[in-house]
Amino acid sequence: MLWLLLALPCLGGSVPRAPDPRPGRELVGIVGGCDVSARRFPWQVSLRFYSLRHGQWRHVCGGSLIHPQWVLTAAHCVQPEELEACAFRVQVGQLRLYDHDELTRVVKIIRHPQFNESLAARGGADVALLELEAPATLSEHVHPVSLPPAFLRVPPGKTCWVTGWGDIMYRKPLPPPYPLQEVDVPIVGNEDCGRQYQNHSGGPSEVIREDMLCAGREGRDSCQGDSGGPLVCRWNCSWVQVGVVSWGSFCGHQDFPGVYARVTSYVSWIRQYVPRFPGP
Ligand code: 4AZ
Repeated sequence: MLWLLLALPCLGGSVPRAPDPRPGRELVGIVGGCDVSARRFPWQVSLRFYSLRHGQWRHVCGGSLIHPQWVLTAAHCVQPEELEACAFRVQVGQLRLYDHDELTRVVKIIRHPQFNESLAARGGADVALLELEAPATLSEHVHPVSLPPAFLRVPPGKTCWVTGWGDIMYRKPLPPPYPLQEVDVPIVGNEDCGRQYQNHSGGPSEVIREDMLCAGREGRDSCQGDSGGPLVCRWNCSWVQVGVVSWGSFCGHQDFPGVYARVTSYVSWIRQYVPRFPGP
């Protein structure tokens, strides 16, 4: 009965749109990844939504701790807009998903005002902030990641890392015990990336917007279930989060790099709500 009490005030008949597998996708996943060792990516979080079917707070997306009390994720992970904060929980500090869950409540969701629900991730501004009920207790396993200065340009070819519990192949979820996966991915310039997408879609001219960033190559990519999670690079001897997993055609496909929300485009928006950590 407990699940009913937990879920009822929030459900209102709506459930988050689970990213649905599109027909024709052949490869998906944190493709080509390997298990994360302890303490390597202590900002990774799992965003949970209560599943009536499974009677469990299920992983729906990734996210990152950018302050002890704030998580950065993708706006499409918390749509539709009618979903309230209490419909979500966050798990910090986990390497194996669902291993000794200690979930934290979300008290506020701030979706980027330019995120367009009907265009979804492909429309851009795919970022959202989650305020946690209480600051996470920091440790070797739980620690915020830095945001880049707004002027940071990530050069094409640079190697960065993406992490998550997403599928490892098309219709092939990460198997138990669900170890967090990491994979190194090369940054792809927006022009190259846009050309690759246009060649294959013949669609609208502005496919890869300025507020997006591409990364990945054949066999190395993020995928469904990784959305909202962090793309991080080494910069001046520390880690900075340059992307939020957002969308892509297929996964690990040679013609289509993964597409991320470009964090530098949104740092000033984030700073309106989230204090610097560590403080000045
Ligand atoms: C998704 O469906 C998704 N290859 C996330 C990332 C990528 C593709 C799809 C990038 O959530």
